[in-house]
Amino acid sequence: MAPIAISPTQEHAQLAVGLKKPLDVATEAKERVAAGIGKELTDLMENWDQFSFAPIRESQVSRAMTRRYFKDLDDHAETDIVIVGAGSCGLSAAFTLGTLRPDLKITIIESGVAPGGGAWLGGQLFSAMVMRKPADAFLRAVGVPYEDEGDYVVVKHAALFTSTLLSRVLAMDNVKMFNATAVEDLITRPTEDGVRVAGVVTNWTLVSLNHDTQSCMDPNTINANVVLSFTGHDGPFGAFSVKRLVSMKQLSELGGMRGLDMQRAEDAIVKNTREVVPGLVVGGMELSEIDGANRMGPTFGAMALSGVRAAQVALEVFDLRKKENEL
Ligand code: 48N
Repeated sequence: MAPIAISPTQEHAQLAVGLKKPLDVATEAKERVAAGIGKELTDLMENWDQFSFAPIRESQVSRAMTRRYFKDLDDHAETDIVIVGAGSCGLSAAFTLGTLRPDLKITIIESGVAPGGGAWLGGQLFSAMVMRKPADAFLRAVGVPYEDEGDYVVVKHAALFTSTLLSRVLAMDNVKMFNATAVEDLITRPTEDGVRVAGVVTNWTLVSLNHDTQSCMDPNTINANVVLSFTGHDGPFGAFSVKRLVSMKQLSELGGMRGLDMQRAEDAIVKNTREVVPGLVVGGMELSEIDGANRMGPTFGAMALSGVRAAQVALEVFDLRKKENEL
């Protein structure tokens, strides 16, 4: 049986499309430049038959990547502040710290290939992101457009918030993100009544997920004066740092995230963002696991402002921890 639909042969396709007259092409080009696409792209679009990329050898690509990556690893082996988790809270903390203190070296460790955590969509995979005021102040600081609904604002797509925030953070000279990399332990130093956190232990995420299948895949380390942990409440590594504090007997138990109550949850997360043990500041939904705080569901203002608060706390303790870590 003949196929129901077949593509027209080339000459028929040509007739169907109809060739543009040179004048149309020139007019369109002027319109494109006027539309902001720029003369260089417009020239390309008019001259694909002369188009070709500049020459390259594969090893040049390899060296362009590896030289930078391993220089970054070397630079960040000693860092001022580590941020664990590049979800909405971690990225908000990174933006605040990177903006307030461009002199500090900030290292983000994100276990996902794609940073952003739970902030690429609103609730139940819907697109829009809701933030209650006064978190709109953070949106204005970052440059995220939103619709004002009175007591709250709506970003038309959560990915617009996360991509804008991510691009601002990654453009900062003093911030480096290592994604697809997991924090799989904490570096500690003894104190009179416990420990203080002095950095993080890292591994490729795919390795961290396979310690049960292949033994002795030892990690790497990053020494830091302050560690901020925003590992969220779910996912394979959710609430990582606070669970590790329990397993190393620095916390007796976790309070466990409580039921959804938007009114109570968001104020509690922002107000209780704090240094939970010396050298470790916890915020965002990871904090709900320590404190037994309510969850807020699909409103993200607390994530943004908990990140801002965590940055402030980190700077308050930074100098003290720096002295201790130099001991
Ligand atoms: O988005 P999350 O999970 O966490 P937060 O605290 O930034 O934002 C939470 C927010 O998305 C909500 O859950 C909303 C408000 N819903 C609340 C509710 O009631 O349901 O981001 C955590 C990030 C992720 O990107 C993880 O991949 C990453 O942290 N991560 C880690 N990265 C490195 N090492 C680890 N051990 C690790 N654990 C998690």
